[in-house]
Amino acid sequence: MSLDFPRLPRRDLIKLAAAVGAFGGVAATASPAAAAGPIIKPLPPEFFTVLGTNAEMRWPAMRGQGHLVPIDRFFVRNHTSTPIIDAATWRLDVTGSGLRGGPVSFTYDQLRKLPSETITAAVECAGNGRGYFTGQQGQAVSGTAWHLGAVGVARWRGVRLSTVLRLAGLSNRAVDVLPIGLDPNFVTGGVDLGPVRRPLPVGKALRDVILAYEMNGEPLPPDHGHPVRVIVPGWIGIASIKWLGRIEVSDTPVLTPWNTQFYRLFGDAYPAEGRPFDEQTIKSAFELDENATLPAGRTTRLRGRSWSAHAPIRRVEVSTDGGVSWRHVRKVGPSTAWQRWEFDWRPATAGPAELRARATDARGNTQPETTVHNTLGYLFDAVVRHPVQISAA
Ligand SMILES: Nc1nc2c(c(=O)[nH]1)N[C@H]1C(S)=C(S)[C@@H](COP(=O)(O)O)O[C@H]1N2
Ligand SMILES: [Mo]
Repeated sequence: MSLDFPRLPRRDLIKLAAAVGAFGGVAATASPAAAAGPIIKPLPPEFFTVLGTNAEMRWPAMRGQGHLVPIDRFFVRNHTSTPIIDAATWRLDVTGSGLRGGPVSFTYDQLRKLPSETITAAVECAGNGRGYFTGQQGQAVSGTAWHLGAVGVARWRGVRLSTVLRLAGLSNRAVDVLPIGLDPNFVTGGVDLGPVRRPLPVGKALRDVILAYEMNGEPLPPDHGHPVRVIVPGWIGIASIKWLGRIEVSDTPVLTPWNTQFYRLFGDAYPAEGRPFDEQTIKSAFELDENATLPAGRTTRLRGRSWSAHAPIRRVEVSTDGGVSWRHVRKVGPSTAWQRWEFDWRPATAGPAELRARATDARGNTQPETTVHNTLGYLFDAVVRHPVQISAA
């Protein structure tokens, strides 16, 4: 859980505005260079499974890693492809009916001169775990069949969105804040849906959201939104718009395909128009391949991580006998954004076995046996059955 930001007094904002220079009107936003393929960074098979324009992190790649996911193995979710954007000519335009005055534009250098904030936060796709609706519950869903690797935790440094909005003249009539990406328009089923964009209510926008320009101490890499992306702690990944080019502040509620057509819960359990949602859920993963081979009669240290968008993880239990008995695991390291854990297991006999991990957070949310079905396969939170093979010693 991240802490809410204190508000900067208006007096300090005026000083800040003077320090970074006068803000002009909206300049023409530099257009990104042609994309070089969906993803630019190397995708070695030991770190990633490529799924269309996306790359899922393979969990064994986290074995022996610390709290953060290194950039070289952080998952990538691209609706289209990674654009190359020059920070020197890039502008962030802030526009819309929710501003007191006209549009305001920021350069990269101006943003970097504003007070910075560093947070540890997860980015997780709303569809993370989607593959288990089919694989484990036998239900049809559409979308990328992720296993559990569409999540990563990094240290993000940037400027508070609240600082930028207040410098831009946020009006008290503002309702929604719409960050808009500079990647190519998303076209699906022959329809051009425009640039990737999804609104945030102004309350969330002012609470704990940052515009990040660094990831794990490095300038934001191209695939993760260079030069500047939004980071929305606790919310589904689509809220954290990459390659930010414009923020539209509106005095009326904003609808885009990303909060009407997608990222809603549709299905038998939900109303016909779908149920909107923003927050992530609770999950656990082993830092182990599915069907990994472990030796019988010898102790293996199993490691994993659990995370909840609602509260820190309080306890994690593991079952090695298909859910009959459960043991508490040892928590390791900090609980920010996720909790590492480990436990020692000595399988007695050779043959197939099944591991399960179940987390409970400090508010009492716990992973259920099954997740209620939704047709787009979002928010899978059920306990995942992880098959392993035990080999004769
Ligand atoms: N502009 C833009 N922002 C975007 C996306 C995108 O395709 N374009 N994908 C979103 C989705 S669905 C997710 S899950 C996260 C993934 O962030 P990552 O690729 O840095 O892991 O970015 C979000 N921001
Ligand atoms: Mo996503």
